[in-house]
Amino acid sequence: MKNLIFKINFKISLFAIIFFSCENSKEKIQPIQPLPNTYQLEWQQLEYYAFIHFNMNTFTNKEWGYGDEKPELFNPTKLNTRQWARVVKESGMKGIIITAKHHDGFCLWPSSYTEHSVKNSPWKSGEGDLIKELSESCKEFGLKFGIYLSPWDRNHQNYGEQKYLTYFRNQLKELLTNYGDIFEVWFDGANGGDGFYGGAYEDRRVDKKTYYDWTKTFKIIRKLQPHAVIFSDAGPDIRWVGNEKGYANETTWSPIYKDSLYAGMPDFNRFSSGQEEGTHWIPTETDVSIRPGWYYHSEEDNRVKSLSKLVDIYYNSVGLNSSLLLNIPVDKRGLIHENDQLRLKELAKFIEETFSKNYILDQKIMTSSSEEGYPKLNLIDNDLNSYWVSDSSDKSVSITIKLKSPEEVNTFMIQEYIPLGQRIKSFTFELFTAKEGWKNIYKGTTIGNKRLLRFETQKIDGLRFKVTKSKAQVVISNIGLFKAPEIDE
Ligand code: FUL
Repeated sequence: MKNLIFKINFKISLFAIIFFSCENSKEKIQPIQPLPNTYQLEWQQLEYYAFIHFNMNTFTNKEWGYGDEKPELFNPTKLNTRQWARVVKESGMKGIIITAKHHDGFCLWPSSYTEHSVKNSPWKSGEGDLIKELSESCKEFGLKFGIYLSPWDRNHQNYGEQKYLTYFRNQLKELLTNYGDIFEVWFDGANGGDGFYGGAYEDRRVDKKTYYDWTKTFKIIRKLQPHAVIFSDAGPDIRWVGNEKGYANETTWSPIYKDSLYAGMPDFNRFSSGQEEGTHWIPTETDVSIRPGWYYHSEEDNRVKSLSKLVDIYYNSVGLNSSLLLNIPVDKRGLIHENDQLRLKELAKFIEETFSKNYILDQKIMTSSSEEGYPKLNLIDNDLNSYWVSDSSDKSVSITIKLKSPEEVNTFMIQEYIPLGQRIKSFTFELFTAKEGWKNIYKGTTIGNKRLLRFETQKIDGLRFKVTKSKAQVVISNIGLFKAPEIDE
C-alpha cells in the first residue's frame, strides 16, 4: 500500500514538473517558416573562418591543375599545420576548411582508392597524411575542421560515369570516418570540362542537375557526420553567396526556393539574394581569397588585400546576414606567408578594437512597444538566446536610444533572433545630434542574423532604428553601437 501511494505521489509530482516546465518554456511568439536547424544555428555563430587552398597547384603555380601532374611535384619543405592553426586562431577565426582534393584530383590524404595522392609524393617519403595532421592541429588549437572535396576530378579515368561516383563517395567516407568531427563539407559548383582523365585527354561534360545524384551523397554525410553542414551553390544547409569578391547582397534572405537551384547552375546570381517567401532555410556563405588567387603564387606576395579592403569585406559579409570564409593560400614551404600573417593580425586587431566597447550598454532605450515577457533589456544583455519582441498590434516598430552624453561612434549592429525566422523586410536608421536634430542616414532591407551599418565617425546624441515592413512581430536579440578605429594605410 505504502508503495502504491508513493508511486501515485511520484506520478503526480512528475506530471506537475512536466506541466509547469512546458508552460514556462512555451513559446508565445509564432515562428515564421522556414526555420534554421540546430547545426545551421551553430554554424551561423561562427561568423568568420578560414579556407585553405593548398595542394598540387601550390607547386605548379596554377589555379586549376589539368589532372596529369606528377605526385613527385608535391614537396613542401617546412610544412607545419600547427603554424596554420595558430595563425588562424590568433586571427579570431573559428575553423579551417581544407582543399582535401581540388579539380586536379590529387589527394592530401593517402586514400586507398587512388595512387594520385601524398603517398606517392616525396613529402615525408610518402608516409604523410596532411588531413590527419591538420585535423589534429585544429583540435589542439580549438578550431573546427572542415573539408573541401572537389566533385570534378580531372585525373580520374571514370569521371563522367557511374563508377566515378562510387569512387567519389568512397573518398568522402574516408574523410568523414578517419579524421574526427567535421563541421562543414564543401562542394564546388565548378565541374566538367577538359582534363587528363586517366590518359584520355578529352573534354567531359556532365549533366550538373542529374549526374551527381546528390541526395545519395548527402545521406552518407548525414550518417557519418550528422552535425556537419553541407555547402554547395544549392545547399542543402549553406549556399554560395554568388560571387568570389567577398560581398553579400544588401538584401539577403536566408529563406530560398530550394527546388529552383542546383549546383553549378549558370544563372545562379538571379537567386543570390534568397527569397522573401523561400521554402527552405539556406543561409549564404561568402568565400573570398586574401590574395587575387585561391592558390599561392609568389608573384602575388605583395598583392595581399589591404586592411581597409578586408574590413569592407567583413562588414559586407558578416554584416550582411552571411558568414566570411576567408581563403589563405599556404605557400610552397607549407606555411602561411609572413605578409598574409601580418594582414590577418591587423584585421583581428581591428575587429577586437571595434567590438570591445558597446556604447549602448548603459544607455536609455525606448521601444515603440514590448510584448509581455520580452523586455527591451534583452536587447543589450549580449545574449543571443534572449530577445525583445514588439507588440503584435504595433505597426510602426522602433527602437530609440538617447545617449546620456554625446559619443563619437561609427557602427551600428542589430541581430534578429533567427530561431524564430527572418522577419524584417525593410528599415530606416536615423542619427540624432542636439545641433541638427534627427537625420535619416540609411534605408535598408533585410537584417537576419546580423546587420552592421557603417557611418561617418561623428559625435551623436541618439539613434533610431525603425522597421518599415516586417512579416510579423519584430524579434531582436541584440543591438550595439561601436567605434571602429581609423585605418591608417
Ligand atoms: C571555385 C574553384 O574553381 C576555385 O578554384 C576555388 O576552389 C573556389 C573556392 O571555388 O569554384
